[in-house]
Amino acid sequence: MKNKDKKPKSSIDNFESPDFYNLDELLTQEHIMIRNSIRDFVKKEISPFIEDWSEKNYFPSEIVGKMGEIGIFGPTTSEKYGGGGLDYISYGIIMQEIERGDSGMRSTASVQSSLVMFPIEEYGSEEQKNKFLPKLASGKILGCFGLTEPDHGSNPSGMKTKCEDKGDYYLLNGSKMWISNSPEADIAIVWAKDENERIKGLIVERGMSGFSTPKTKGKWSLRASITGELVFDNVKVPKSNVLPKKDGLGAPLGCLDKARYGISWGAIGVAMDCYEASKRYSLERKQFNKPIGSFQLVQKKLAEMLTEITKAQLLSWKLGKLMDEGKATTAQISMAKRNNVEIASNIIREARQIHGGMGITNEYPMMRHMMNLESVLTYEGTHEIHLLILGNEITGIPSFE
Ligand code: TGC
Ligand code: FAD
Repeated sequence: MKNKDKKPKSSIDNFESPDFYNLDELLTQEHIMIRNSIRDFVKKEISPFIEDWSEKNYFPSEIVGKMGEIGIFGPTTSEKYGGGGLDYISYGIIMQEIERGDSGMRSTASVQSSLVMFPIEEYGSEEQKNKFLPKLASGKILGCFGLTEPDHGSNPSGMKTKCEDKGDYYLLNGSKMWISNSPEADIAIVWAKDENERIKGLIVERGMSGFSTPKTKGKWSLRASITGELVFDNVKVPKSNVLPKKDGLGAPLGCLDKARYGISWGAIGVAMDCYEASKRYSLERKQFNKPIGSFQLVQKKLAEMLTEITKAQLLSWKLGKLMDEGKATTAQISMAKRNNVEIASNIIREARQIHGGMGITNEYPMMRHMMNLESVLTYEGTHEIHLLILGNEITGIPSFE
């Protein structure tokens, strides 16, 4: 094989997940089946290509239909609307497996499921559910979620995007920034303020006059995910496209709860991928005539990685149970998202170190995961904001302002 055709080692995917505390005993047969099927999907449809897509900054739009076919979109959405009708542990497992493949691929999935299908199912009319959910579930259409604005990221309540009541339609003006999927999306869930400063959710459809979605260029992170803006220049959104059942900031924040929960599992996937790669490498790579895994300093890294992964698994599993019981609080979700993204980021760095110079190449997944997690640390609420949500819960004193 010519050198240019040689696939990176990371395209050969032998991943098996660590389960140090026999946590599989907490899962049902159905959960394990779902995990196996998504893991196989990632091995076949993502791992062989992901380094190339990331290097080329290419979003493989054909993955959307494939994800839909296998049931990645809307796992918790009712079967009546084409969803999976599954529990939140299943949703978490799906996120873990996809993010193990790549955080950008998980972004596509969590936006579609938690930030587009969830608000339509939870806050939408019957007509909206029937019109959009089956197509979103099957991946026939792609959605995005517009909350962040150029001047309002951590503080979405200050948003400037406006929707004015004009009788049978709302006139939408403003812009959103940093929107995952936007340049390829068929619909956007957009959060805008009406004349009374009340935040409303609108379903904006591609093709509506005055609506455009310029692509964000120059990203060094999530390079296989596509990001863009949403620009609204006197867009007439029919009233039938307004989400009727909930308004106020609590509506978008309710969606974020679901997506943040999914990220807590996704980050474990990344951590597992780096741990498994490091374990293998430490047994294969020899220095001073011994496998590097025989040195105490390398064993310390591996032992600490496994400990943090196991703690994170327990956190997300219990949170999933609370989600299923409808008892999970925003602060509990913040703790899991924040902790698991942090431990995954630390594990990636240790894994990169174990691989020495090879760790900076695309033969191994660490650098891609490392760059990706810089976005995951920031989006869906920054690391600092989640700490402050916890501080507010503990003291009863919000310190955001
Ligand atoms: P605050 O005064 O605390 O609350 C305003 C209203 O919202 C209610 N509420 C919630 N309702 C449902 N679920 C939740 N989790 C809720 N949290 C709060 C609250 O009761 C209140 O209701 P009401 O009726 O009294 O009005 O709001 P605040 O303005 O002080 O903000 C608090 C803060 C800073 C925590 C919040 O703004 C925040 O979370 N900021 C972070 C922004 C963020 O996470 N943006 C994410 C954008 S989307 C994204 O990043 C997608 S990336 C996807 C991918 O590619 O994977
Ligand atoms: P800022 O809010 O300006 O924060 C800058 C820094 O200040 C951060 O470190 C922050 O923690 C800190 N800070 C801010 N306020 C406080 C405070 N009160 N106390 C202490 N520290 C504070 N948004 C969407 O709506 N939809 C999407 O699909 C989406 N996808 C994204 C994809 C990518 C790749 C990225 C990078 C972002 C995406 N976002 C999306 C936006 C994301 O949610 C925001 O970037 C995030 O909420 C932070 O906002 P900001 O970037 O404006 O940072």
